[in-house]
Amino acid sequence: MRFDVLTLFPELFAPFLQAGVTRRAYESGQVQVQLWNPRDFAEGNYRRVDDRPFGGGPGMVMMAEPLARALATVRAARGDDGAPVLLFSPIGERLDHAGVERWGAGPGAILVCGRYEGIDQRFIDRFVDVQLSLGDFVLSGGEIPAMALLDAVARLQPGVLGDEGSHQADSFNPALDGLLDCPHYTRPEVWDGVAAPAELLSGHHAQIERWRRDQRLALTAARRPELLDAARSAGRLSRADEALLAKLGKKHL
Ligand code: 9D3
Repeated sequence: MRFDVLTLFPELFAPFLQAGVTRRAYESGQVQVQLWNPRDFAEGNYRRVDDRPFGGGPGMVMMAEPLARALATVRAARGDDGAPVLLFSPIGERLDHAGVERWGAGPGAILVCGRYEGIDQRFIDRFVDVQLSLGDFVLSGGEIPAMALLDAVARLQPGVLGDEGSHQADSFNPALDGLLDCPHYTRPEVWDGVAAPAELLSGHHAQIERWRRDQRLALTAARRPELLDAARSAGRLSRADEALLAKLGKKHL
């Protein structure tokens, strides 16, 4: 699948695309990424891509025309495949696992990264299908959110993670019942006077799995009770799970 990214700072993506387990997905072309700078589509000696906001106020606004030209070139390069145009914006809908699966399927997408105070609304109204946000905090632009989506999509591709099973264990993969992940430990068995949980050192597979499941249930009950409710409604909690939760309830944890 293919992602085209419109950004005034394409150089921010280079180290990201060249590092970590997701690199394989980009280098193999399993997830193709092409970067486009709207400045290369801007007019005049100054190649202006932004201007002062009509009506006044702080900051600058990205002009519609350089973005529209860049987008037209991207669409032609993609063979007008109908890929959706996603704009990263603080007023967008929150990106979650369902969104990653949705936008990480099919032909891929065209990602538009905003900078400054925002983008001329006429570009958004004409071309943007969906606006996506990472959450209620302020970034300097849409580049990190675009990389977040690309990273999440890359790790869903078969063979990208070293251990094939790793993403099966991710908290928001429904295959793992939508519970938060359990704590992890590694050598040494005692670090700075603190022992790793005895259950994990027992060598008893069933005991280890029960400990992990109990940890996940307790953590999810404490931090994300709505995820636990969803797991219960979907029939993903066993009688042993319910017994553990009842015990936790009595302890007022
Ligand atoms: C008070 C006006 N600001 C809105 C919070 C203006 C503004 C600040 C920062 C407009 C754009 C930006 C740049 N942010 C993004 O482009 C962005 C973003 C974010 O800031 N937080 C979470 N998700 C995202 S996705 C894109």
